[in-house]
Amino acid sequence: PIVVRREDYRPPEWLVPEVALDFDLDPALTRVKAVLAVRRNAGDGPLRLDGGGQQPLAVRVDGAKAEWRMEGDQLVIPLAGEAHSVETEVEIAPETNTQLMGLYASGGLLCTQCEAEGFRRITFFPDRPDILVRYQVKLTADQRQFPVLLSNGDRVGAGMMPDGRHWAEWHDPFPKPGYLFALVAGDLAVNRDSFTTMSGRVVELGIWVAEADLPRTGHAMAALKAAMAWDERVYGREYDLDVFNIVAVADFNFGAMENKGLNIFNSRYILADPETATDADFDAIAGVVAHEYFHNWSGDRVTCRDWFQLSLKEGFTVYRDQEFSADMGSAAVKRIEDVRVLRAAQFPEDAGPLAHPVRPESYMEIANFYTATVYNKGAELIRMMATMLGPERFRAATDLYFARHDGTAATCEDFVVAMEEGGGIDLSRFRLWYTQAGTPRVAASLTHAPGSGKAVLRLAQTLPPTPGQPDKQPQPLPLRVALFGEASGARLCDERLVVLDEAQAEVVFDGIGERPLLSINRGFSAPVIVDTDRSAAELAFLSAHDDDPFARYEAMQQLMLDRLVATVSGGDGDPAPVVAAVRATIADPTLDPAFVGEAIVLPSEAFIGDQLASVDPDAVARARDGLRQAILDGIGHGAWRALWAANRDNRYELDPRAKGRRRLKNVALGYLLADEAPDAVALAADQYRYADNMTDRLAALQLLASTRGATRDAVLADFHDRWADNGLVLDKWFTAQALSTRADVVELVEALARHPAFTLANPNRARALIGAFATNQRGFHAADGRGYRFVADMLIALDRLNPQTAARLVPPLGRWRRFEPGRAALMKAQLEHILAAPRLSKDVYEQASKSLG
Ligand code: BAL
Ligand code: ZN
Repeated sequence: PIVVRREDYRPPEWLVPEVALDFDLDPALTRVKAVLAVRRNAGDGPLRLDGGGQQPLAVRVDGAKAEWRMEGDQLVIPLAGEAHSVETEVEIAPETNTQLMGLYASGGLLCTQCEAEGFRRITFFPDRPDILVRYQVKLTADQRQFPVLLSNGDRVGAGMMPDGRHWAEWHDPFPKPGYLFALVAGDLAVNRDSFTTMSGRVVELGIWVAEADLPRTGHAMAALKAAMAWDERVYGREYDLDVFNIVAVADFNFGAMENKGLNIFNSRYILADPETATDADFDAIAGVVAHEYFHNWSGDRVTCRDWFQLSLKEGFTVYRDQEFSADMGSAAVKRIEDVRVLRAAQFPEDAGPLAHPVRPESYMEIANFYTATVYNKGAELIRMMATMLGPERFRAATDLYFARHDGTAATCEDFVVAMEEGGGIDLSRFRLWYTQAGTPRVAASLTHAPGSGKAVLRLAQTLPPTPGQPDKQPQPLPLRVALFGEASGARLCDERLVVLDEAQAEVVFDGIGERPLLSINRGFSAPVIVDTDRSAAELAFLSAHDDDPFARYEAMQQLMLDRLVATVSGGDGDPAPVVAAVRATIADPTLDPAFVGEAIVLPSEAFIGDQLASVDPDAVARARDGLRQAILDGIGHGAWRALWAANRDNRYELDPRAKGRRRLKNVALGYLLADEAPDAVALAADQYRYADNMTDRLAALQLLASTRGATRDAVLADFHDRWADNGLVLDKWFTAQALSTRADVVELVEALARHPAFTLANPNRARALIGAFATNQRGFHAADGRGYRFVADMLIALDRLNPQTAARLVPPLGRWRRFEPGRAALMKAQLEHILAAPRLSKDVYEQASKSLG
């Protein structure tokens, strides 16, 4: 495969100011005519139009038959003048498009996904994000089968044809790259609403779904309107078209897509009601709806010059959606959740063979770079800049960014320059965050000489080598720091923002009269690993007294993690300090139940493994089970049951308080089931049976799925029968079993892959079983290698259908170097097995070959 490099970027030779597309839609054979107005921009080369395997049926230049040739998938047309009209015609077959890139069929609909390089599979086009084009789109289709015809922008006309077909024409006044093109044709019902913008314009909103799903669209609509208002209030960004449409489809590679004026969503991020969606689903829907809406400015109005700049729009938009969600609910819990995602997905990426900078230098397949590094670490970079600037200067800087780059394709560098000029700050060294991969480590130690009144914080940072980057430079790390008095329990100083921009630094605090305890990286102000020498007693103290909710959570997690790592390593894993800290947290009446629920959850097995030089999953599982049991016994069954009961509500509500109480109740249920005591199993079964919402029902099901016995089998069968017709809920049934901690989980999952409802053709279903199983540290890492073999075989089969989704299954195997030698060898063998498969996609090839390299 060809390697594309950032340094090779050249401005386009030809621009396309306008295009007219004419679709004659049919699932079996769709005809696409394109008329491109092209204008020479640079160089003297021919016009090169990207294709996706289709053949041109006709090529005309300025209305006459023209000379052309194919070079690979590119259509090459020699052009003599400076400006021409170029017409092409192709036929494509949406119903055989299993990659779900370009135009494809899903559940009776026709829809598109063009980011990053799907548009070329629809028509010959210069498929690069820096070519901004004004679109006129005519859609024609059978009226009965496809009564609704949608595209970007505004509908300017529609009508019937004599043969039972009908047409609609859409014009998008905003020039956009091909990756933001979209069309949808289908039999859809609509939830309509409107939003009046800050300048008084009325925008018609529509969420289009299958008729039966209409009652499940209310939450997404409310989230959309909240997001529109929030972007006006917080960033001064107003919506710019008269229409904003969202369509939900069942088969979708991404979570959703920000096509201009016509967002297309994976239905799991639209459809929700209390019976079928969990609290986490409701939150994810609001977050993704907001994310796609926010892209209208950070992505569509200002897009990316090339795909190496992907984090320009994704990092910034993730940061924007995180802050939106924080404002809508508990900011503290949202930050805890976001950091948990970063640690579960991005830190391992940074520590493995696929590590890459937030702005990558090269790729074989750009689809492989829609990563936690580009998205979530990218968001942390924006957050760090926002922290260093403060809210007013950050707003001035984003205003400058939008004003300066509106209507253009920009770079990450452009964003940083806008932060510097708009915010009045020098970010020269900060740019290293965009070029260096790896998670920085900070060693922090605090000393205090009694009587001196001084405390000295010593900081030292290192950045580990990553593939292709053996030597690193120190990066500026903004660390929010405070000190607490061990005797008084009070904060001893104002919080300070320490920007560590050298390898080492000393920070002196004056007026410290009592022994201070260190609270560092408060709010997780920098995406780094902090190593401190804080004792269990100090961490327990901070877990009860720190006034920054994230730091308080972090102290408890570190306390647990230290015990777990010690146990795995054969050291002092005495659970007593953890039990005491959990008891104190549960008993603190001032704390929000949502916070308590997060704080007392044990670190995941994967995260425990990430702390070890060489992971033995069995030892990790034993240590975690042991601590869970000790916490159950230490607090007592009765007290856990009381906590469960105290957080029960008679009636379902969706407000933050009710969600927090459900969370805490279900965490308590989790502890109660640690030893599978019959009364706890019965309690979970009752919760399952009498739940009036999916959060409680699924929590019970998930816990019971790890147990043995008739109760488990009965609730799983009940759940299946109840929801056999609801694909999104059935996905949960597959996932609950894929995450089971039972010793025989591999066999269970193998059997589920033969279940009639299982299919690799639907990405949600494939991820629900295979993707979830690959995160199950016990099953996936079964000592005999059967879990690895299962995932590898599924991956190879999926690659034939959908390379983009298949490639996402490689990274779990790619972590082989982190595991004990026996497992490492088995994992490596499966990567080799994958690479030996015939007709491998470049998506999978890139990930598997880099993972072995
Ligand atoms: N742009 C791809 C989907 C998303 O990040 O919104
Ligand atoms: Zn995005």
